[in-house]
Amino acid sequence: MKKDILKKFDRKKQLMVSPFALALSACGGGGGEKSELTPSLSPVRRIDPTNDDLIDMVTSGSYYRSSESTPIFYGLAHGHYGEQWENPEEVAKVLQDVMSEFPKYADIDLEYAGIFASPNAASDAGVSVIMSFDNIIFKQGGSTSNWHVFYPHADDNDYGVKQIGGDLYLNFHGPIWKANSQADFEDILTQNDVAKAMILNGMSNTLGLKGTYHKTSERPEISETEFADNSEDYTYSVSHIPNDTLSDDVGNTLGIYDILGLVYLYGPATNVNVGDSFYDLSDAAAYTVISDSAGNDTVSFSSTSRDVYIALSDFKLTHSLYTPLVDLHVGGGAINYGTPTEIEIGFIGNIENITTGSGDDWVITNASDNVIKAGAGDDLIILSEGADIIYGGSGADRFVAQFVGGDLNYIAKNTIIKDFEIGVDSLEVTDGSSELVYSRNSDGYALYTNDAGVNVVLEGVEGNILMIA
Ligand SMILES: [Ca+2]
Ligand SMILES: [Ca+2]
Ligand SMILES: [Ca+2]
Repeated sequence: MKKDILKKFDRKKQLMVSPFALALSACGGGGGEKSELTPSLSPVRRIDPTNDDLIDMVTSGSYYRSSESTPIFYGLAHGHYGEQWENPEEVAKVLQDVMSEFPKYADIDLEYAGIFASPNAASDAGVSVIMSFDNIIFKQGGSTSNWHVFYPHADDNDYGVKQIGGDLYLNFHGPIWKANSQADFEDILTQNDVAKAMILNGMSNTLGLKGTYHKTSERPEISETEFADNSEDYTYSVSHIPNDTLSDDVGNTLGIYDILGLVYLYGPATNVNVGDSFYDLSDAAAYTVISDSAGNDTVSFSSTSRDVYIALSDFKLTHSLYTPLVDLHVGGGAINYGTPTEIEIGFIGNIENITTGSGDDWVITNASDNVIKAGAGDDLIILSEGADIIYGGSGADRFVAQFVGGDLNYIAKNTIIKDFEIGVDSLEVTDGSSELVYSRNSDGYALYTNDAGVNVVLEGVEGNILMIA
């Protein structure tokens, strides 16, 4: 299944400088009509290890460059040895569905180019990334892998796979499929959630990510990093799916480690849910990730009685929990955290406002101007920078005006609590913060400050609740 690397290089060079190719791009129309573009192989770039655990753990060291006018073309290919898909259109639908995941998070331009007679035919047509399958050579070689995937390498020292960089080959005889026929194999690929997640995992590798279990001479596997404890949780990486049964309960999207790696390579998405968005997650029953590029956005859990533990997206969470190398607002948490019915929630991009339901919720606000409504129940709200409006709702709520924990520090610098209940709610700071000092603002309402910059008004309250408490 080797492709002619010299030909590929030559072809790439030609196309990169070809006036004809540039002219085609320019003719794409005002909106950049992608369908009029002619496929051309994408340039590959290398990145050296960063010495950052997370980025090195999830990146292979090579990736494509792309733009709207020069997208990364991908397609489905029949096998290298004449293997034929029986229903390639259906398999290609799954491939397209999988590939639509990546632009949700990253500034990556992917363009479906169609179905090709072989991987070589796809490459010859200018298609950089393909999914194919093998029914012969892996079995002969004694492979017990469900697939073999090749990073977009294009130069020396690339583990010897430069000819087939950017290709995913599903192994027909892989142990997970247990396929008795080609039709059986394709039914699994087009209908099974684990299979789809595995294709997502494989295709993420064709774009330059690597599985966290994979160790290279320069890059660690997860067990060698601070992230080792999460190595079996698919909400961190789609590569954590065990790949030994088709009946696992798995997510249908990338994990947070994968997303951060993808964003490191390609930059954050800029055009996803750009308006003022409203997301109702009250009924969320499975791992859910929201990606949002812009606007004044609200996430609601208002009609659930489950306990919601959630942190609005913040750079400081990204930098503290994951990596300082990616400036992406990351947040999230879980419903029914720490119980058998726990549901993971992730936020990619800034979210400003949150409403929680009647459970006993934890809400961690962020540096933006927030509107927070915690609903009934005994809620804990970590306050923050920005001009924030807070409603604790009924129940005994705790408002934390300054939170100091490890390298995280939250200070409520301009917060109004609208419904503070004297003798029921509390206003506090964590150990390591300085004491709150009571005064009254120009409206006569209780105002609390400290020398770290806390400034919290309890609207409608006049006396010093710290004395009452
Ligand atoms: Ca939005
Ligand atoms: Ca609540
Ligand atoms: Ca805030």
